[in-house]
Amino acid sequence: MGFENKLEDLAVKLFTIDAVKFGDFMTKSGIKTPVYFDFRVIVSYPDIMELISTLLYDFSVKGSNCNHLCGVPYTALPVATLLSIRAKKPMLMRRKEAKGYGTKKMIEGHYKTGETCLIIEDVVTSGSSVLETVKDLNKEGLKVEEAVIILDREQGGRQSLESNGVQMKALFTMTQFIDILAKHKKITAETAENVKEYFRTTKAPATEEPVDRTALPYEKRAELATNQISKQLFQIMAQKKTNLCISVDLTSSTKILDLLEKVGEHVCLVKTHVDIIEDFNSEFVTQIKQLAQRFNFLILEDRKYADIGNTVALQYLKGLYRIGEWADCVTVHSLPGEGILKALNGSTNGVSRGVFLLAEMSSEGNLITPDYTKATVDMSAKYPDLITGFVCQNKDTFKDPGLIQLTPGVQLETSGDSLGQIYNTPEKVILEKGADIAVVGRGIMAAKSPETQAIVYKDALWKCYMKRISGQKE
Ligand code: S5P
Repeated sequence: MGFENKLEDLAVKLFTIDAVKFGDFMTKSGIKTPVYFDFRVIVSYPDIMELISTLLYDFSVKGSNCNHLCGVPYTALPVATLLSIRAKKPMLMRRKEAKGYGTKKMIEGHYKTGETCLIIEDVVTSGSSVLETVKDLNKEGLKVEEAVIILDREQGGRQSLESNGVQMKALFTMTQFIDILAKHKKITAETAENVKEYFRTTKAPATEEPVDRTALPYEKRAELATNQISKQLFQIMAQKKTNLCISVDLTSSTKILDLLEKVGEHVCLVKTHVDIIEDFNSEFVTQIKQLAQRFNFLILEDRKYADIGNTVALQYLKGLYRIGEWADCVTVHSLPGEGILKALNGSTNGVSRGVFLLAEMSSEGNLITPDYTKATVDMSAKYPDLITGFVCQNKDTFKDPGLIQLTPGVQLETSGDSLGQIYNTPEKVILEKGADIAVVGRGIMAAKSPETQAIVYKDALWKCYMKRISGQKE
Protein backbone atom coordinates (compact mmCIF):
# COMPACT_ATOMS: atom_id res chain seq x y z
CA MET A 1 0.00 0.00 0.00
CA GLY A 2 1.34 3.46 -0.93
CA PHE A 3 1.84 6.28 1.54
CA GLU A 4 -1.38 8.09 0.61
CA ASN A 5 -3.48 4.94 0.95
CA LYS A 6 -1.92 4.18 4.31
CA LEU A 7 -2.80 7.71 5.45
CA GLU A 8 -6.41 7.22 4.43
CA ASP A 9 -6.46 3.86 6.13
CA LEU A 10 -5.17 5.46 9.34
CA ALA A 11 -7.75 8.28 9.28
CA VAL A 12 -10.60 5.79 8.89
CA LYS A 13 -9.21 3.53 11.62
CA LEU A 14 -8.87 6.46 14.04
CA PHE A 15 -12.50 7.30 13.38
CA THR A 16 -13.58 3.70 13.93
CA ILE A 17 -11.92 3.45 17.36
CA ASP A 18 -13.42 6.81 18.49
CA ALA A 19 -10.07 8.60 18.58
CA VAL A 20 -11.94 11.34 16.76
CA LYS A 21 -15.44 12.44 17.72
CA PHE A 22 -17.89 14.96 16.32
CA GLY A 23 -20.13 17.06 18.62
CA ASP A 24 -19.64 19.93 21.13
CA PHE A 25 -16.34 19.74 23.01
CA MET A 26 -13.77 21.92 24.78
CA THR A 27 -10.02 21.66 23.96
CA LYS A 28 -7.11 21.81 26.40
CA SER A 29 -6.52 25.42 25.30
CA GLY A 30 -10.06 26.23 26.49
CA ILE A 31 -11.88 26.71 23.22
CA LYS A 32 -15.09 25.11 22.00
CA THR A 33 -14.72 22.73 19.10
CA PRO A 34 -17.07 20.62 16.94
CA VAL A 35 -14.52 17.83 16.69
CA TYR A 36 -12.38 16.26 19.37
CA PHE A 37 -9.30 14.07 19.12
CA ASP A 38 -8.34 11.72 21.86
CA PHE A 39 -5.46 9.67 20.60
CA ARG A 40 -4.74 8.18 24.03
CA VAL A 41 -6.87 5.17 23.05
CA ILE A 42 -4.45 4.13 20.32
CA VAL A 43 -2.36 2.16 22.83
CA SER A 44 -5.15 -0.45 22.82
CA TYR A 45 -4.65 -1.06 19.09
CA PRO A 46 -1.23 -2.48 18.18
CA ASP A 47 -2.02 -2.43 14.45
CA ILE A 48 -2.77 1.31 14.60
CA MET A 49 0.37 1.94 16.70
CA GLU A 50 2.37 0.14 14.05
CA LEU A 51 0.72 2.03 11.20
CA ILE A 52 1.36 5.40 12.89
CA SER A 53 5.00 4.64 13.58
CA THR A 54 5.54 3.38 10.02
CA LEU A 55 4.00 6.51 8.57
CA LEU A 56 5.90 8.90 10.85
CA TYR A 57 9.12 7.03 10.18
CA ASP A 58 8.76 7.15 6.40
CA PHE A 59 7.41 10.68 6.46
CA SER A 60 10.13 12.32 8.47
CA VAL A 61 12.14 10.46 11.09
CA LYS A 62 14.00 8.37 8.50
CA GLY A 63 15.42 11.48 6.83
CA SER A 64 16.30 13.38 10.00
CA ASN A 65 19.84 13.54 11.32
CA CYS A 66 18.85 14.55 14.84
CA ASN A 67 20.64 12.94 17.78
CA HIS A 68 17.57 12.16 19.91
CA LEU A 69 13.82 11.72 19.78
CA CYS A 70 11.50 13.04 22.47
CA GLY A 71 7.76 12.48 22.75
CA VAL A 72 5.52 15.11 24.32
CA PRO A 73 3.86 13.45 27.36
CA TYR A 74 1.75 11.42 27.47
CA THR A 75 0.05 10.30 24.28
CA ALA A 76 3.10 10.62 22.06
CA LEU A 77 5.44 8.76 24.46
CA PRO A 78 4.69 5.22 23.24
CA VAL A 79 4.82 6.44 19.62
CA ALA A 80 8.24 8.01 20.25
CA THR A 81 9.37 4.73 21.80
CA LEU A 82 8.44 2.76 18.70
CA LEU A 83 10.16 5.31 16.47
CA SER A 84 13.29 5.27 18.63
CA ILE A 85 13.59 1.52 18.19
CA ARG A 86 12.86 1.63 14.49
CA ALA A 87 15.26 4.52 13.76
CA LYS A 88 17.84 3.24 16.27
CA LYS A 89 17.99 6.72 17.74
CA PRO A 90 18.11 7.24 21.50
CA MET A 91 15.06 8.64 23.17
CA LEU A 92 14.73 11.33 25.81
CA MET A 93 11.82 11.62 28.19
CA ARG A 94 10.41 14.85 29.54
CA ARG A 95 8.80 14.70 32.96
CA LYS A 96 5.47 16.40 33.45
CA GLU A 97 6.61 17.54 36.93
CA ALA A 98 10.14 17.73 38.37
CA LYS A 99 10.94 14.99 40.86
CA GLY A 100 10.49 16.05 44.48
CA TYR A 101 13.70 14.30 45.54
CA GLY A 102 17.22 13.80 44.22
CA THR A 103 17.93 15.51 40.93
CA LYS A 104 15.47 18.20 39.82
CA LYS A 105 15.97 17.17 36.22
CA MET A 106 13.05 17.56 33.82
CA ILE A 107 14.70 15.50 31.09
CA GLU A 108 15.58 11.84 31.57
CA GLY A 109 18.18 10.02 29.49
CA HIS A 110 21.80 10.58 28.51
CA TYR A 111 22.73 13.50 26.28
CA LYS A 112 25.38 16.16 25.63
CA THR A 113 24.97 19.93 25.40
CA GLY A 114 24.55 21.07 21.81
CA GLU A 115 22.95 17.83 20.60
CA THR A 116 19.74 17.98 18.58
CA CYS A 117 16.37 16.54 19.39
CA LEU A 118 13.33 15.86 17.23
CA ILE A 119 9.96 16.20 18.94
CA ILE A 120 7.05 13.79 18.43
CA GLU A 121 3.50 14.90 19.24
CA ASP A 122 0.01 13.65 18.45
CA VAL A 123 -2.17 16.73 17.94
CA VAL A 124 -1.13 20.39 17.77
CA THR A 125 -3.65 23.16 18.44
CA SER A 126 -1.91 26.31 19.74
CA GLY A 127 1.50 24.63 19.89
CA SER A 128 1.86 25.34 23.63
CA SER A 129 2.47 21.71 24.72
CA VAL A 130 5.26 21.29 22.17
CA LEU A 131 6.77 24.62 23.23
CA GLU A 132 6.81 23.58 26.91
CA THR A 133 8.83 20.51 25.94
CA VAL A 134 11.10 22.62 23.71
CA LYS A 135 11.75 24.99 26.62
CA ASP A 136 12.80 22.18 28.97
CA LEU A 137 15.07 20.65 26.33
CA ASN A 138 16.62 24.07 25.61
CA LYS A 139 17.33 24.55 29.33
CA GLU A 140 19.47 21.42 29.15
CA GLY A 141 21.40 22.82 26.18
CA LEU A 142 19.60 20.63 23.62
CA LYS A 143 18.57 22.11 20.29
CA VAL A 144 15.13 21.54 18.79
CA GLU A 145 14.55 22.45 15.16
CA GLU A 146 11.83 20.04 14.14
CA ALA A 147 8.56 18.63 15.46
CA VAL A 148 6.80 15.73 13.76
CA ILE A 149 3.15 15.40 14.57
CA ILE A 150 0.17 13.30 13.57
CA LEU A 151 -2.44 16.03 13.14
CA ASP A 152 -2.31 19.81 12.76
CA ARG A 153 -5.60 21.44 13.79
CA GLU A 154 -4.52 24.48 11.72
CA GLN A 155 -5.26 26.90 14.53
CA GLY A 156 -2.02 28.82 14.75
CA GLY A 157 0.22 26.05 16.16
CA ARG A 158 2.41 25.94 13.08
CA GLN A 159 3.03 29.70 13.14
CA SER A 160 3.65 29.69 16.87
CA LEU A 161 6.25 26.91 16.56
CA GLU A 162 7.89 28.47 13.52
CA SER A 163 8.26 31.82 15.24
CA ASN A 164 10.14 29.91 17.94
CA GLY A 165 12.45 28.36 15.36
CA VAL A 166 10.76 24.93 15.25
CA GLN A 167 9.63 23.55 11.86
CA MET A 168 6.49 21.47 12.12
CA LYS A 169 5.74 18.50 9.89
CA ALA A 170 2.27 16.99 10.14
CA LEU A 171 0.95 13.72 8.71
CA PHE A 172 -2.48 15.33 8.34
CA THR A 173 -3.85 18.81 8.43
CA MET A 174 -7.33 19.08 9.87
CA THR A 175 -8.73 19.79 6.40
CA GLN A 176 -7.12 16.72 4.85
CA PHE A 177 -8.33 14.53 7.70
CA ILE A 178 -11.92 15.73 7.37
CA ASP A 179 -11.80 15.31 3.58
CA ILE A 180 -10.66 11.70 3.94
CA LEU A 181 -13.49 10.90 6.36
CA ALA A 182 -16.01 12.50 3.99
CA LYS A 183 -14.53 10.62 1.02
CA HIS A 184 -14.97 7.32 2.86
CA LYS A 185 -18.51 8.34 3.87
CA LYS A 186 -17.72 8.30 7.61
CA ILE A 187 -19.19 11.78 7.95
CA THR A 188 -21.61 13.69 5.74
CA ALA A 189 -20.48 16.41 3.33
CA GLU A 190 -22.45 18.87 5.47
CA THR A 191 -20.62 17.94 8.69
CA ALA A 192 -17.32 18.17 6.81
CA GLU A 193 -18.18 21.67 5.57
CA ASN A 194 -19.34 22.86 9.03
CA VAL A 195 -16.21 21.59 10.70
CA LYS A 196 -13.97 23.12 8.04
CA GLU A 197 -15.77 26.45 8.30
CA TYR A 198 -15.23 26.35 12.06
CA PHE A 199 -11.52 25.70 11.62
CA ARG A 200 -11.18 28.42 9.02
CA THR A 201 -12.56 30.97 11.47
CA THR A 202 -11.23 29.92 14.88
CA LYS A 203 -7.70 30.29 16.11
CA ALA A 204 -6.44 28.84 19.37
CA PRO A 205 -5.69 31.43 22.04
CA ALA A 206 -1.93 31.65 22.41
CA THR A 207 -0.92 30.57 25.88
CA GLU A 208 2.64 31.71 25.32
CA GLU A 209 3.46 35.41 25.19
CA PRO A 210 2.73 36.42 21.60
CA VAL A 211 5.81 37.31 19.58
CA ASP A 212 6.58 41.00 19.16
CA ARG A 213 6.06 41.35 15.40
CA THR A 214 8.10 44.55 15.27
CA ALA A 215 11.22 42.69 16.42
CA LEU A 216 11.09 40.18 13.53
CA PRO A 217 12.82 40.76 10.17
CA TYR A 218 10.61 41.07 7.08
CA GLU A 219 12.02 37.82 5.63
CA LYS A 220 10.74 35.91 8.65
CA ARG A 221 7.38 37.63 8.48
CA ALA A 222 7.03 36.68 4.82
CA GLU A 223 7.12 33.06 5.98
CA LEU A 224 4.37 33.72 8.53
CA ALA A 225 2.03 35.55 6.16
CA THR A 226 -1.15 33.77 5.07
CA ASN A 227 -2.19 36.30 2.41
CA GLN A 228 -0.17 36.04 -0.81
CA ILE A 229 0.13 39.81 -1.21
CA SER A 230 1.57 40.35 2.29
CA LYS A 231 3.97 37.50 1.63
CA GLN A 232 5.09 39.13 -1.63
CA LEU A 233 5.32 42.58 -0.08
CA PHE A 234 7.49 41.39 2.80
CA GLN A 235 9.73 39.64 0.26
CA ILE A 236 10.02 42.75 -1.91
CA MET A 237 10.81 44.89 1.14
CA ALA A 238 13.59 42.53 2.20
CA GLN A 239 15.00 42.24 -1.34
CA LYS A 240 14.90 45.93 -2.25
CA LYS A 241 15.68 47.08 1.29
CA THR A 242 12.83 49.56 1.35
CA ASN A 243 9.74 50.00 3.51
CA LEU A 244 8.62 53.12 1.69
CA CYS A 245 5.24 53.42 -0.03
CA ILE A 246 4.71 56.39 -2.28
CA SER A 247 1.25 57.86 -2.44
CA VAL A 248 0.92 59.23 -5.99
CA ASP A 249 -1.89 61.70 -5.41
CA LEU A 250 -1.61 63.42 -8.81
CA THR A 251 -4.41 64.12 -11.26
CA SER A 252 -2.58 63.44 -14.54
CA SER A 253 -1.62 59.96 -15.67
CA THR A 254 1.57 61.17 -17.40
CA LYS A 255 2.71 62.91 -14.25
CA ILE A 256 2.15 59.75 -12.21
CA LEU A 257 4.06 57.61 -14.71
CA ASP A 258 6.91 60.16 -14.90
CA LEU A 259 7.14 60.23 -11.11
CA LEU A 260 7.22 56.45 -10.91
CA GLU A 261 10.02 56.28 -13.50
CA LYS A 262 12.06 58.29 -11.03
CA VAL A 263 11.09 56.75 -7.68
CA GLY A 264 9.99 53.22 -8.65
CA GLU A 265 13.26 51.58 -7.67
CA HIS A 266 13.11 53.06 -4.16
CA VAL A 267 9.64 51.89 -3.11
CA CYS A 268 7.99 48.58 -2.26
CA LEU A 269 4.44 49.78 -2.79
CA VAL A 270 2.71 52.44 -4.90
CA LYS A 271 -0.56 53.80 -3.55
CA THR A 272 -3.00 55.26 -6.08
CA HIS A 273 -6.30 57.17 -5.96
CA VAL A 274 -7.48 56.41 -9.50
CA ASP A 275 -10.66 58.42 -9.13
CA ILE A 276 -8.66 61.68 -9.05
CA ILE A 277 -6.93 61.02 -12.39
CA GLU A 278 -8.55 63.24 -15.02
CA ASP A 279 -7.37 61.26 -18.04
CA PHE A 280 -7.64 57.73 -16.63
CA ASN A 281 -7.65 55.05 -19.35
CA SER A 282 -6.64 51.45 -19.92
CA GLU A 283 -3.27 52.50 -21.36
CA PHE A 284 -2.41 54.03 -17.98
CA VAL A 285 -3.14 50.67 -16.34
CA THR A 286 -0.92 48.83 -18.85
CA GLN A 287 1.93 51.27 -18.25
CA ILE A 288 1.79 51.34 -14.46
CA LYS A 289 1.71 47.52 -14.45
CA GLN A 290 4.83 47.50 -16.66
CA LEU A 291 6.56 49.84 -14.23
CA ALA A 292 5.50 47.59 -11.34
CA GLN A 293 7.13 44.66 -13.12
CA ARG A 294 10.26 46.56 -14.06
CA PHE A 295 10.87 48.05 -10.61
CA ASN A 296 9.33 45.21 -8.58
CA PHE A 297 6.70 47.05 -6.57
CA LEU A 298 3.04 46.25 -5.81
CA ILE A 299 0.05 48.54 -6.38
CA LEU A 300 -2.42 49.53 -3.67
CA GLU A 301 -5.56 51.31 -4.86
CA ASP A 302 -6.60 53.45 -1.89
CA ARG A 303 -10.31 53.19 -2.74
CA LYS A 304 -11.44 53.00 0.92
CA TYR A 305 -14.55 50.94 0.14
CA ALA A 306 -17.32 51.53 2.67
CA ASP A 307 -20.61 50.27 1.24
CA ILE A 308 -22.67 47.09 1.53
CA GLY A 309 -21.03 43.96 0.11
CA ASN A 310 -23.08 43.83 -3.08
CA THR A 311 -22.26 47.41 -4.07
CA VAL A 312 -18.59 46.99 -3.20
CA ALA A 313 -18.30 43.87 -5.37
CA LEU A 314 -19.63 45.96 -8.29
CA GLN A 315 -17.35 48.91 -7.47
CA TYR A 316 -14.40 46.53 -7.32
CA LEU A 317 -15.01 44.72 -10.61
CA LYS A 318 -17.03 47.10 -12.78
CA GLY A 319 -17.28 50.74 -13.84
CA LEU A 320 -14.58 52.85 -15.43
CA TYR A 321 -11.76 51.60 -13.26
CA ARG A 322 -12.18 47.80 -12.98
CA ILE A 323 -9.90 47.96 -9.94
CA GLY A 324 -10.02 44.23 -9.25
CA GLU A 325 -8.31 43.56 -12.58
CA TRP A 326 -5.09 45.43 -11.83
CA ALA A 327 -4.68 46.48 -8.18
CA ASP A 328 -2.76 43.96 -6.07
CA CYS A 329 -4.55 45.26 -2.99
CA VAL A 330 -7.15 47.82 -1.91
CA THR A 331 -8.06 49.73 1.24
CA VAL A 332 -11.38 48.91 2.90
CA HIS A 333 -13.37 50.37 5.80
CA SER A 334 -14.77 47.89 8.30
CA LEU A 335 -17.74 50.17 8.99
CA PRO A 336 -20.38 48.24 6.94
CA GLY A 337 -19.48 44.94 8.68
CA GLU A 338 -18.20 41.62 7.48
CA GLY A 339 -20.24 41.56 4.25
CA ILE A 340 -17.69 43.85 2.65
CA LEU A 341 -14.92 41.28 3.18
CA LYS A 342 -17.14 38.42 2.06
CA ALA A 343 -17.88 40.35 -1.15
CA LEU A 344 -14.22 41.03 -1.91
CA ASN A 345 -13.22 37.49 -1.02
CA GLY A 346 -15.70 36.25 -3.59
CA SER A 347 -14.53 38.72 -6.25
CA THR A 348 -10.88 37.80 -6.64
CA ASN A 349 -11.51 35.18 -9.35
CA GLY A 350 -8.76 32.98 -8.03
CA VAL A 351 -6.05 35.66 -8.46
CA SER A 352 -3.93 36.65 -5.43
CA ARG A 353 -5.36 39.86 -4.03
CA GLY A 354 -5.18 41.63 -0.69
CA VAL A 355 -7.04 44.02 1.58
CA PHE A 356 -5.74 46.63 3.98
CA LEU A 357 -8.46 47.31 6.56
CA LEU A 358 -8.61 50.82 8.00
CA ALA A 359 -8.29 50.34 11.74
CA GLU A 360 -7.16 53.89 12.56
CA MET A 361 -6.76 57.16 10.63
CA SER A 362 -4.12 59.86 10.68
CA SER A 363 -6.46 62.83 10.46
CA GLU A 364 -7.32 65.03 13.38
CA GLY A 365 -10.78 64.52 14.91
CA ASN A 366 -11.54 61.29 13.03
CA LEU A 367 -14.41 59.34 14.60
CA ILE A 368 -12.71 55.96 14.97
CA THR A 369 -12.81 54.75 18.62
CA PRO A 370 -10.65 52.09 20.33
CA ASP A 371 -13.64 49.70 20.28
CA TYR A 372 -14.06 50.19 16.54
CA THR A 373 -10.34 49.51 16.02
CA LYS A 374 -10.51 46.31 18.05
CA ALA A 375 -13.66 45.10 16.26
CA THR A 376 -11.91 45.76 12.94
CA VAL A 377 -8.94 43.63 13.91
CA ASP A 378 -11.25 40.87 15.23
CA MET A 379 -13.21 40.91 11.97
CA SER A 380 -10.04 40.33 9.95
CA ALA A 381 -9.26 37.03 11.72
CA LYS A 382 -11.90 35.22 9.68
CA TYR A 383 -10.21 36.12 6.39
CA PRO A 384 -6.58 35.03 6.68
CA ASP A 385 -6.25 34.52 2.91
CA LEU A 386 -7.57 37.98 2.08
CA ILE A 387 -6.21 40.38 4.69
CA THR A 388 -2.81 41.90 3.89
CA GLY A 389 -2.73 44.15 6.95
CA PHE A 390 -4.09 47.30 8.54
CA VAL A 391 -3.88 50.98 7.84
CA CYS A 392 -3.23 52.11 11.39
CA GLN A 393 -1.18 54.34 13.64
CA ASN A 394 -0.18 52.18 16.61
CA LYS A 395 2.01 49.21 17.35
CA ASP A 396 -0.50 47.57 19.69
CA THR A 397 -3.37 47.70 17.22
CA PHE A 398 -2.67 44.09 16.12
CA LYS A 399 -0.20 41.32 16.91
CA ASP A 400 -0.18 38.88 13.99
CA PRO A 401 3.39 38.99 12.55
CA GLY A 402 2.11 37.83 9.15
CA LEU A 403 0.15 41.07 8.67
CA ILE A 404 1.48 44.47 7.63
CA GLN A 405 1.07 47.80 9.41
CA LEU A 406 0.73 50.53 6.80
CA THR A 407 1.05 53.99 8.33
CA PRO A 408 0.31 57.22 6.45
CA GLY A 409 0.92 60.74 7.76
CA VAL A 410 4.71 60.73 7.41
CA GLN A 411 7.07 63.66 6.74
CA LEU A 412 10.60 64.51 7.82
CA GLU A 413 9.30 67.07 10.36
CA THR A 414 6.40 66.60 12.76
CA SER A 415 3.71 68.89 11.32
CA GLY A 416 0.32 68.90 9.58
CA ASP A 417 -1.64 70.46 6.74
CA SER A 418 -4.50 72.94 6.82
CA LEU A 419 -7.11 70.17 6.42
CA GLY A 420 -6.39 68.06 9.49
CA GLN A 421 -3.61 65.73 8.29
CA ILE A 422 -1.11 64.97 11.09
CA TYR A 423 2.50 64.10 10.21
CA ASN A 424 5.03 62.11 12.21
CA THR A 425 8.70 61.54 11.45
CA PRO A 426 10.17 58.26 10.07
CA GLU A 427 11.79 57.62 13.49
CA LYS A 428 8.50 57.98 15.29
CA VAL A 429 6.40 55.86 12.92
CA ILE A 430 8.87 52.97 12.64
CA LEU A 431 10.39 52.88 16.13
CA GLU A 432 7.48 54.00 18.32
CA LYS A 433 4.33 53.46 16.33
CA GLY A 434 5.29 50.08 14.85
CA ALA A 435 4.78 50.88 11.15
CA ASP A 436 6.03 48.21 8.73
CA ILE A 437 5.49 50.39 5.68
CA ALA A 438 5.37 54.20 5.81
CA VAL A 439 3.20 56.04 3.29
CA VAL A 440 4.62 59.32 2.02
CA GLY A 441 2.72 61.53 -0.43
CA ARG A 442 3.39 65.24 -0.53
CA GLY A 443 6.63 64.80 1.43
CA ILE A 444 8.11 63.37 -1.80
CA MET A 445 5.84 64.69 -4.54
CA ALA A 446 6.22 68.35 -3.53
CA ALA A 447 10.02 68.20 -3.34
CA LYS A 448 12.19 69.88 -5.96
CA SER A 449 13.72 66.52 -6.78
CA PRO A 450 11.27 63.74 -5.88
CA GLU A 451 13.92 61.14 -6.71
CA THR A 452 16.48 62.57 -4.26
CA GLN A 453 13.75 63.00 -1.66
CA ALA A 454 12.52 59.41 -2.11
CA ILE A 455 16.07 58.21 -1.37
CA VAL A 456 16.18 60.40 1.76
CA TYR A 457 12.93 58.83 3.02
CA LYS A 458 13.94 55.32 1.99
CA ASP A 459 17.27 55.55 3.82
CA ALA A 460 15.78 57.11 6.95
CA LEU A 461 12.98 54.55 7.17
CA TRP A 462 15.27 51.58 6.51
CA LYS A 463 17.78 52.74 9.11
CA CYS A 464 15.00 52.85 11.70
CA TYR A 465 13.80 49.37 10.73
CA MET A 466 17.35 47.97 11.05
CA LYS A 467 17.62 49.57 14.47
CA ARG A 468 14.24 48.13 15.43
CA ILE A 469 15.08 44.51 14.55
CA SER A 470 18.49 44.75 16.17
CA GLY A 471 16.67 45.43 19.45
CA GLN A 472 18.06 48.91 20.10
CA LYS A 473 15.57 51.24 21.66
CA GLU A 474 15.27 54.90 20.69
O1 S5P B 1 -5.47 57.54 7.86
C1 S5P B 1 -5.11 57.74 6.70
C2 S5P B 1 -5.29 56.78 5.72
C3 S5P B 1 -4.80 57.03 4.44
S1 S5P B 1 -4.85 55.72 3.32
N1 S5P B 1 -4.48 58.90 6.36
C4 S5P B 1 -4.01 59.14 5.11
O2 S5P B 1 -3.44 60.21 4.90
N2 S5P B 1 -4.23 58.22 4.11
C5 S5P B 1 -3.78 58.44 2.71
O3 S5P B 1 -2.34 58.60 2.70
C6 S5P B 1 -4.32 59.72 2.07
O4 S5P B 1 -5.49 59.45 1.34
C7 S5P B 1 -3.19 60.18 1.17
O5 S5P B 1 -3.34 59.57 -0.10
C8 S5P B 1 -1.94 59.63 1.80
C9 S5P B 1 -1.15 60.64 2.61
O6 S5P B 1 -0.62 61.65 1.78
P1 S5P B 1 0.32 62.84 2.32
O7 S5P B 1 0.49 63.72 1.14
O8 S5P B 1 -0.40 63.52 3.46
O9 S5P B 1 1.61 62.18 2.75
